[in-house]
This record gives sequence, structure tokens and C-alpha cells, in this order.
Amino acid sequence: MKKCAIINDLSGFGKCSLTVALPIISVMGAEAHPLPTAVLSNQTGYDSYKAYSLSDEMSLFADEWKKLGCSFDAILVGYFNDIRQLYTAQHFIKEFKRDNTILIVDPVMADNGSLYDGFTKEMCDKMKSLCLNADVITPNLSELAILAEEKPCNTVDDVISCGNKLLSLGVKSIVATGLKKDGIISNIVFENGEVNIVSANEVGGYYSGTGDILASVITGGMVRGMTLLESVRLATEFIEKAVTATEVENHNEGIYFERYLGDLI
Ligand code: PXL
Repeated sequence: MKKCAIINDLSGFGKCSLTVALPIISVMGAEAHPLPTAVLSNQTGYDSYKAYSLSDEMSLFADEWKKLGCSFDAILVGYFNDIRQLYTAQHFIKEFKRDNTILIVDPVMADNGSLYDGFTKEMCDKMKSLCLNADVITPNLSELAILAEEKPCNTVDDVISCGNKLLSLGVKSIVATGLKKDGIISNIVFENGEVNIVSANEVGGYYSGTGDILASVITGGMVRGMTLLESVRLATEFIEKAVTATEVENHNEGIYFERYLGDLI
């Protein structure tokens, strides 16, 4: 079976990160191997949470994986809450990425123009260096602007100009997520010199974990041989269905993605 390493946090509530990546990648037919960056009571969007960094443990785990002789068809990188974890992820990629390993970096740093709680400028700079080596990055528009060191992106033209800047720095392909206009939400895909827009109806505003779900479906799709664009179409439809079915008062709880996992088999 194809094997994916997933470097991300484990949050007990607020469906995101490993709690969405593991079921999605598994149901899509690949082995999902978690390397947790941190364990949280719940994701950081809630008013209160407790977080425990696994900065020391991560590299010990990776050393054990090396002893097991494991190798990966894909590596998916997401949330960090400490700069040391970013260095460990960089080292992990150096150790485990082979020529045919797909590296997907979801540069989880910010949303709606604000950095996530605990995220520093130094961490953003390090995240940018991971992105420059990635095959695919999946920033939302706030993260895209941080990576490109530009003003916030509000239009397709803004997104294209930031995207092109990152491509010129060495990023191979980009899925810029969450451009909202007139009730439509669009993901803009930069690949092989082309720009394609994949859209869905915008239903209900912000929800926890939609970016993590998108990156997970893309990872599952690409390891099973789908193109990036096909994977983004599948992910966008999946999220639209799940958000439409979701009935939660607090959007920090995330979406009812479990209901549609069968569609990804
Ligand atoms: O969904 C992104 C994310 C992942 N992990 C944690 C978070 C967030 C966003 O707030 O807090 C712990």
C-alpha cells in the first residue's frame, strides 16, 4: 500500500489536522502514519485550550521510523506550535523524501488576516522555507499573502500575482484557497504554467478544519494517481457537501465530513 507521513497536531475537539487527515487518507486507500507535532485539548480557535508540544519527541519518533526503514509516497505537513518542530520537519523531509515522494505543505499560520494564536514571524519564515521545497502548497489567502510578503489578497488578480511570485521562488504548484465573491468560494490552482479556478457555493462562512480537509483529500488523491486539479475538484465538492450538511452553533467544531467519507473510497 502507498504510505503517507502526516506531520500535524492532534486536537481533541474542533475537527482539524490529524483527526481529519487520518480518516480521509485512509478511506482513500493509503496508509496514514501520524507524526504529531503537538497534542491539544481542542484547536486554538476556541476561547481556551491546553497545548503540549512534542518538539523533543518528534525527532525521537523520526529516528525510530528511520530504524524501521520506512519510506513514504507522500509527506503532508500542517500545523506547528513551536519553531523547533519546523526544524524537525525540515530534517524529516531531508531524511525521508525520495525523488518520487510527493511533498504537500499546508502552511497553517493564519486566517482572516490574523496569525493563529502562538504563531511568530520566525515561524512564518521557516514555514516559507518548507514551502519553497514543496511539490504542492495549499495556503489560504492570508497565508498566501504572508508567504509572498504582499498585502492581503482580495481578488483573482491579487492571488495570481502572489502565486506567480512564489512560483518564481521555486514552489512547484499552489492551491490558493478560499477566495469569496458573490456567494461563490474559489480555490485557485497553479500547475504546469496554467491557472485554473475550482469553485463551489459558499455555505455558512468560516468552519474549523476545512483547509486541513482540502489538503488531506489532495494528498489522498495524488498518491492514488489523480492530477492535482482532479484532486482539488474532488476536495472542493466534498467540502461543499459536508458544510451544507453541517448543523453546529459554534463553527469551531468543524464540519460533518464523516457523513461523506464513503464518497472518497
Ligand atoms: O485548521 C488549522 C488548525 C490546525 N491545528 C490547530 C489549530 C488550527 C486553526 O486554528 O488551532 C491546533
